[in-house]
Amino acid sequence: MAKIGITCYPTVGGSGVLATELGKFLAEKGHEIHFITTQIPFRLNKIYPNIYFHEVEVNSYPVFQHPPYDLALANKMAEVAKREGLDLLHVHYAMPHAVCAILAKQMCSDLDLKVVTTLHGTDITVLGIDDNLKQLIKFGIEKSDAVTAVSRSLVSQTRSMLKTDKDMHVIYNFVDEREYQNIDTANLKSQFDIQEDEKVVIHVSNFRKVKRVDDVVKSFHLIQQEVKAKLILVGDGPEFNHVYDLVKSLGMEEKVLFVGKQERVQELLSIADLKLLLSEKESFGLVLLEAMACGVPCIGADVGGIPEVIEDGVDGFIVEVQNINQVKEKALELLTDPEQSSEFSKNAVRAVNEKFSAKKIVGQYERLYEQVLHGE
Ligand code: GMT
Repeated sequence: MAKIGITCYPTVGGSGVLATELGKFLAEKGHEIHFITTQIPFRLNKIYPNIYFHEVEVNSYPVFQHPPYDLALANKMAEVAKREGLDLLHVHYAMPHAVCAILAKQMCSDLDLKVVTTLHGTDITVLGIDDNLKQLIKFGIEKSDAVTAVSRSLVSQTRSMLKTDKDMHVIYNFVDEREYQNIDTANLKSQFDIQEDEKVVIHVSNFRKVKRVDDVVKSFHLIQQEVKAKLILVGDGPEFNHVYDLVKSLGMEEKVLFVGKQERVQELLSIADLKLLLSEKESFGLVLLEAMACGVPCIGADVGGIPEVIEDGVDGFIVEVQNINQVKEKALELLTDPEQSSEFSKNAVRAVNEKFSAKKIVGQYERLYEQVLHGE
């Protein structure tokens, strides 16, 4: 069993969710897990005897123009690694976490501390374009003992953007099927004033511009002209007001439900007939897996890792980015054909069990740790 330090951004977001769920599963398998983060990760909602939390405190002194998060993190990583005798640091995001971990490793030269870095996307697709950071991201990746990326698409983007031939292992996101499954939600539909004969379309995101939530609304506008339907928008973020105004200008206030950030999204997914994720950048799309695990077919844009998650024409549909007419056509195909919809729903659950189950993916991380620690 290994002693593993995990660093991620602990707030809401796919990378934080993935890192926390991984830590919980590894702990259940007997590993000792040390979260080294600025806050308790929000999904760490249960006591585990072998999960520890070490808070990174970032103080701001008048002499510093910016509080030194990266240095405080590297210092905490080294402190925890020495005191607890960690075997490895598994960091999520190259920037700045891999760089901090490498610094911490150098600070603990008496330990044989290993660094595993997982790339989630934004560090490459957004920060990788910034010439001020490019060399540092490349350094973090190349000096890591092992690197994983959440899709094949992210590996090839990283290679072409950073001009690196570092070995990168594709390890997909996973979902805890014990938590995400279709549940009996009794009268949830009626509580939201959704009629039994109305279809439910859902979108879940952090409302960043890349998520193109306005395309979700515009597509739904076309869909609801043909079938009785409601759209549930879950989440909050920078584009919220813009999306709200768009819904109003399209006269759909009665048909679009803004439910904000939610803890138990599986309940809302369980009343949904279709999920839309129409982003212009998406290295994987963990929210797709969560929907599929609840038996909800998805329509996703043909970008990044989305086509590695949705099997086009089998458990959902892949559409061109920005093509709202294509979204409408595919959505109507599913919403008006109960047989196809039920077939896709079964296929989605099967795909999650076969390709993205916690057991399978956590096992892949464990095998990688073994290789890094023992060269096996
Ligand atoms: O999508 C976001 O804005 C959040 C971001 C994050 O850092 O949590 O998500 C990224 O990592 C997730 C977990 O690996 C992936 O499922 C998301 O696709 C990825 N987001 C983007 O690439 C935009």
